[in-house]
Amino acid sequence: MVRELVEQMRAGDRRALARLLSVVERNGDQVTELMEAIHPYTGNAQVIGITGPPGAGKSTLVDKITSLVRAKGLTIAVLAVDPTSPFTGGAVLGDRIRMQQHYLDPQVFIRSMATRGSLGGLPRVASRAVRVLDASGKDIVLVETVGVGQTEVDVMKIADSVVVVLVPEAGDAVQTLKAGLMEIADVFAVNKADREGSGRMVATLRNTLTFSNKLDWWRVPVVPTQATKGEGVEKLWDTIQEHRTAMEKNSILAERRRERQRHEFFQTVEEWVGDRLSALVKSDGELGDLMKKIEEGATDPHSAAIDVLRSGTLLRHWLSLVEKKE
Ligand SMILES: Nc1nc2c(ncn2[C@@H]2O[C@H](COP(=O)(O)OP(=O)(O)OP(=O)(O)O)[C@@H](O)[C@H]2O)c(=O)[nH]1
Ligand SMILES: [Mg+2]
Repeated sequence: MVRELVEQMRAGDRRALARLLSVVERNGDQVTELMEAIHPYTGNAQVIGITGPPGAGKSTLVDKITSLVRAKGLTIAVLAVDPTSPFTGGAVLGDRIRMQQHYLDPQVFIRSMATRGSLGGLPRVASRAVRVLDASGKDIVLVETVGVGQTEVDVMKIADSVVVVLVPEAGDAVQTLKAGLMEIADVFAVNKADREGSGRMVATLRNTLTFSNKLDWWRVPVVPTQATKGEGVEKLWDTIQEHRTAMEKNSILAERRRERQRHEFFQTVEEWVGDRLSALVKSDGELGDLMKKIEEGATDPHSAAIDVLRSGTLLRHWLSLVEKKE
């Protein structure tokens, strides 16, 4: 069924694309078949991440960038990842109203994803979703996520270029530093340029960046924007393209993508092993007893882990699982 859906998606069927993204979200057995089927079609889209504190104007920027991209004749997919809310809440509703015109455009695909399962799983699910969108043939894939912690930072690892959106409000800079957004920004947008203190914020940020710059091939630029009026959006877009060009010229893009492939391999192995181990701890009496001792602090977790890894029982159990199914 998955392969058929992939064919339909490749032919431009949006419902097939939506269904494949649901397969990714459910994270069931079909995921393996899906990832294998789309692999030949991946690696063509430009993936852009947009992150920043809550309410900074990310979605408004995404909306304006979408219009700009469409005016250039490019196709686009927007993935709004919401790691904090288990429900698609008010913000998403606002985005829907804002993005309304784009919902009617067959060359724009919009999808919101709320948290499912463990927090650590979100970046994995998001990165698979981006691959599916890439394989659907869209020129641009935009990923929006609220930048409040490590999970969001991890989500941004999918992107070729990361835009961190800030606003002139006091405290924003501190929050950015705390969330580790400073390290992942390829481009800064200081949005709400109509607000008091915007010029100062831009200057301070530029100053800080001059001192913290570590790359010889790229200086992280700061672009003032007023998303509601679309001001600075063209400049922001051009800057993102400059970043891409600089990455290509310096073989950074290829290296980032190689790193991502490697990462995905290890991640999948770790996920598989971790899931099986959790299941085994639940079903195996001996391991269950050991876990209780670990939890109570009666046994040192480190040596217990090494003992379990060395014990043939665990390996034998895994082998029997592999022989049975995978
Ligand atoms: N004054 C002013 N308001 C803006 C600007 N850009 C966005 N806003 C407003 O700021 C509010 C939040 O904008 P969003 O685009 O939803 O911000 P967001 O970063 O996507 O928010 P979350 O996804 O909830 O974190 C909305 O009321 C926007 O209209 C701007 O340039 N100037
Ligand atoms: Mg938003």
